[in-house]
Amino acid sequence: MRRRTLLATTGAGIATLAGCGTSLSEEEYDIGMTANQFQPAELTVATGETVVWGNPSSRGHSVTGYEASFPDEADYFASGGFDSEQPARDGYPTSGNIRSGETFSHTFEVAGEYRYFCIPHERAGMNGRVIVE
Ligand SMILES: [Cu+2]
Repeated sequence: MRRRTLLATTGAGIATLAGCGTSLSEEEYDIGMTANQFQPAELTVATGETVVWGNPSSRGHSVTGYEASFPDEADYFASGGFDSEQPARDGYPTSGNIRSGETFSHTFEVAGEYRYFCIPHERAGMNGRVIVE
């Protein structure tokens, strides 16, 4: 997506926007996090592209993959840098919390469909999917 070049220098993970007292600009992410939704909830990208999630809301969120939904060869992803889903669930919110004004990114190298959710708002239906073509 549009942030690929910049993010190539910072790598995957959570980036804090220094000195930012206001919410993120929509220009700074591909998928936004509202109070209890990912917007858009579905995004299609090409193999090798980096997707940036941004949290302009006042609440903390996570971006946590539903591991079983991933293509077999794909790397797992979750905010906090976990290797699998259960440790990500267990580690939240000490690790993996995306605070207001922060972003998370992941580069998709394997084609297929990836479902993910937000740990604190999973029951509220905060989930989404990325389709990699
Ligand atoms: Cu959430």
